[in-house]
Amino acid sequence: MADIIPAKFCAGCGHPIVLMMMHKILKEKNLEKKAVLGLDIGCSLLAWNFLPINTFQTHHGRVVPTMMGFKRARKDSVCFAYVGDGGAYAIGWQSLFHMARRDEPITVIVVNNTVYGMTGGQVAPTSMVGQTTPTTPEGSVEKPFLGLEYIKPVVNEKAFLARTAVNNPKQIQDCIRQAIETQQAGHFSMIEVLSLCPTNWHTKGAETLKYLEEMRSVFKVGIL
Ligand SMILES: Cc1ncc(C[n+]2csc(CCOP(=O)(O)OP(=O)(O)O)c2C)c(N)n1
Ligand code: SF4
Ligand SMILES: [Mg+2]
Repeated sequence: MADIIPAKFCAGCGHPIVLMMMHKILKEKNLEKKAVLGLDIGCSLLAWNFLPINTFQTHHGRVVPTMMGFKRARKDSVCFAYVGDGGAYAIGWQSLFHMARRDEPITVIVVNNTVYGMTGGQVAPTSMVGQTTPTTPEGSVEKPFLGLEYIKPVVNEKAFLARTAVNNPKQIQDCIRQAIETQQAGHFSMIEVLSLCPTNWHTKGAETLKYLEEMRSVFKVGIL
């Protein structure tokens, strides 16, 4: 019991759900030892000692190329690039897009909470029209960034692209299973998970889930 370390995520955060589902599938597939989890900056980094698998930290927006390099060097590994919506679709978009286009065989998991969570909830490319944040006090005016839909036209036909949400853990598991199989078959896979950030949304209980429902009406879940 001395090994148990308290998680660093806020109460009600969606990150632990995603990480636990990923771990469940790795155990099911007996891949814990082959798995390598790369973390971006943002609240993803709070996972650095959350799971009993090899994990390392990269710079903001740079987890995707880092894991690409790791995979090229260790082809038998199962590589995950775990990144927030800001890391994936703002600062890291250039490398993510080209890596998807080149069909690099890693799995990218984008945890979309529509804000820059760790730095105080500022507007992100994924913020919804009208969303108020510390940097958009009168509401965001830009259309939200649909990363998967933008990537879809450039990927190999065998790539796996899916969007799911933390209120459907079974679907998260199915997506992770298919993403791993796609990576092991030598192709790119990416899952965007609609997540919860009650701390920056300033929501409680049912209000938080209502917010997630609003996200689901903008970001369509399912396999693309
Ligand atoms: C190169 C660089 N630019 C900016 C930052 C500051 N920074 C740290 S976390 C963060 C936002 C992270 O947002 P997101 O990727 O959506 O992750 P979340 O915290 O929401 O899970 C920013 C801008 C940084 N650490 N490094
Ligand atoms: S700030 Fe938001 S994303 Fe970060 S740990 Fe807290 S609830 Fe989770
Ligand atoms: Mg975010």
